[in-house]
Amino acid sequence: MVTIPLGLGVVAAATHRAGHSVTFLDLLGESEPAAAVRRTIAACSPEVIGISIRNIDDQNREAPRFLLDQVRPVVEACRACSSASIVLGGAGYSIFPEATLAHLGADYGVSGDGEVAFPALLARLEAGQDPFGLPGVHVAGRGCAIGPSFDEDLDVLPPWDEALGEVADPASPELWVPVQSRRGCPNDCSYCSTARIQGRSIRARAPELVVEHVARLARKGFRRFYFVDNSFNIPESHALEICRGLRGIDPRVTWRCILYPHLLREELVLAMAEAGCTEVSLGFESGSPEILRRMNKRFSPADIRAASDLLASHHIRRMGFLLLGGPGETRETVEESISFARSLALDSLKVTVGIRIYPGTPLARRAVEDGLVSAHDDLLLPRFYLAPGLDPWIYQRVAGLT
Ligand code: B12
Repeated sequence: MVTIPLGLGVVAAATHRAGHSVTFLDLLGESEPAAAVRRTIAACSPEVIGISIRNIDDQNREAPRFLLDQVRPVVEACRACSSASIVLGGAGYSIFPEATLAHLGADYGVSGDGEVAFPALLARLEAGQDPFGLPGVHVAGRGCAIGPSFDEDLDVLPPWDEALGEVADPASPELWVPVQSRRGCPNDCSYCSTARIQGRSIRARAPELVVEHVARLARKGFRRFYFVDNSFNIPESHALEICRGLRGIDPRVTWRCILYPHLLREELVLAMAEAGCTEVSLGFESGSPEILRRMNKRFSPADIRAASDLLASHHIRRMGFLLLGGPGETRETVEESISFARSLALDSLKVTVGIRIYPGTPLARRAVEDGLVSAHDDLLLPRFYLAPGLDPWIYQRVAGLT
């Protein structure tokens, strides 16, 4: 799937609305990012440069790639050809705000949502005032007074659709246009970074605005959409309203989403199918009741099976995920998960071995207790939890899956 820079797009839209002149540069598919940065700076002479740090690493324990190494030359290119202040933001940034700011040598950062905080930071800089103290704003060497910034009312924030056509080709067979209908996740899975990025309470966009947004993009020729919400089905009433609205817009529109396999009712699955949902990511992560409990999942293997069967009965493809090797994992629980996943007859299954340790999570505390990482490790360089006694057996076991 091509990744579309939705986060940077919505911040650019909000910055434009705040009255600034904005130049948008998508480096995700750029073969020579530093050269593209130099060209763009020469063309627009920016006063401030915002950089979206989406990924820190690829979460691959066996052969980790530290992706900030690709961002450093971008920051250096900005410094070399411009005296503009450099501001970082994005999902990856929000997980490690201080460590990333220091690592990349930027001037400021915004943790959490960017649409209100970034224009507020620009206003302070424009007025020659100190931005320290603004919610979510980090100042190099001084930290952040109030953070992160989570915007309460998503309905007042501009969607990103005008400029989307400049970075995404509707005809691309790999394109699924990202759409966000809510932020925040109340589930507190033991390893997850989402609370740092979006907070724990759900902030939902009005269903009719989400539907209008998709309809506008469909009129521009975009046909496939991906709801990037952590759990499309929480709350269920919101998901149902979106599905009812989507049903009427264009029969050629199809979409996929991420579901939390708990309390999934047929009414919603039917509404999803009727609204054009063709595929769902089911991040159940384990088939072992004990491991699910340790991960703080609110569902059981029976819930996962019920969700999976319901989706299959409505012809929605199911992409399953296993996340193996967390605390308490043994060869037996690995086998239990593999047999369970097989028994679901999923359309595809992604298996990850070793769990990326994110700061502030129960997994991070456990990793310190187990002596896997030091309590002072900021975890920016990728560190993984893998229960003792599994390496290297688990890699051979997973490689042998067909
Ligand atoms: C959907 C998703 C995907 C989809 C993307 C689909 C698509 N069509 O775009 C797919 C499945 C392809 C994907 C792939 C990957 N993903 Co992903 N993905 C996500 C997810 C769930 C949502 C991202 C999103 O769209 N958010 C919506 C936008 C609006 O929010 P946002 O980007 O955070 O932007 C807001 C703020 O961050 C801020 N902001 C953003 N940019 C900027 C810039 C400035 C200057 C400022 C001030 C503010 C700011 O303001 C924005 C609006 O408020 C996040 C988890 C999460 N909860 O964030 C993981 C996440 C971003 N992914 C992650 C990872 C690791 C990956 C992969 C590397 C996995 C892999 N091994 O392949 C790949 C990388 C792909 C790539 N080339 O970048 C990690 C990154 C953490 C890390 N360790 O690096 C995350 C955080 C999940 C996690 N494990 O915690 N992903």
